[in-house]
Amino acid sequence: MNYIEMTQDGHIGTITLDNPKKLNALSHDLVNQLIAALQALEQAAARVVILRARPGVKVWSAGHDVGELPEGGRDPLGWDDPLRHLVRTIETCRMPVIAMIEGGVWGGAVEAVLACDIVIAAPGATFAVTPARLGVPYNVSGMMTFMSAASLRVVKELAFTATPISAARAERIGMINHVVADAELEAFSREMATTIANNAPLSIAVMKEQLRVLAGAKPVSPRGFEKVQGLRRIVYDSHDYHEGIRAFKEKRKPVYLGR
Ligand code: YXS
Repeated sequence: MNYIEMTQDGHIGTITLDNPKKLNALSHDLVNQLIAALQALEQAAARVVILRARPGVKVWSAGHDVGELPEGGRDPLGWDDPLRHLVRTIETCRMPVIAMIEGGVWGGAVEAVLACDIVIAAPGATFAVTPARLGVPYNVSGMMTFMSAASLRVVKELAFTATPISAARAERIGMINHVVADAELEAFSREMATTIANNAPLSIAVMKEQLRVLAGAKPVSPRGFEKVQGLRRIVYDSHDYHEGIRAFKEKRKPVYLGR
């Protein structure tokens, strides 16, 4: 089953998320196909990639596939989780990735979008950071992705409220690059991709990598990292984490007890 579509037109690649039944949830299978497409386009000397969903979607991506989250006892966002692989692939692939957004972006999909190099959204697009909605202890590098995209105060508001914010607000605070009317979204994204593709790819690739290295250069002591990992384990071993996942699957509101 194909969950994405990949096309290439000269130096411009386009990857379209295409699993409407699961609202483009970032399942293991969809993410593996997405990573393979990015790697194939890199091999085929694409100089820029547009990452999008089908035109007119209400949900760009519903985030991590909740059905694939462990129900306790194991880090839900460990090194080998598909979402972690996807974010690292987007960040380390040579060519810039432009996220072209229509509809709602949820949870880990917000991180994947913010890991892209440029974000262009339709006016109706929204972005919801949802760990607190499900009781999930987000992971350290994921929080760094958010901190690279918005001020600490905004990241706290997004993370603690788990409430979707509008494309207009996201642009106003610099979390995304442009909000473009639906009718112009494709042409605008394509024009930016063409501009990038006509510039020097080696220079762009090294600046992308420099910015990745510099943005991630935050000193975290081994003791500080281990403390955070210990705190995260308490959360993913907690009643509330288990309750968040169960409530989603049983389509009911979770009841969090703070333990
Ligand atoms: O009932 P069926 O079988 O048709 O399935 C429903 C939903 O269960 C399913 N679905 C998902 N399945 C797995 N993982 C998901 N993330 C997910 N989201 C949805 O898709 C079918 C249609 O969903 P439905 O009926 O709710 O559609 P809707 O149009 O009424 O509402 C659309 C949404 C996106 C508002 C709603 O589906 C929703 O709230 N989805 C969950 C969004 C979310 O909380 N995502 C975060 C996932 S966890 C994650 O990304 C990280 C671990 S974290 O949370 O830490 O950031």
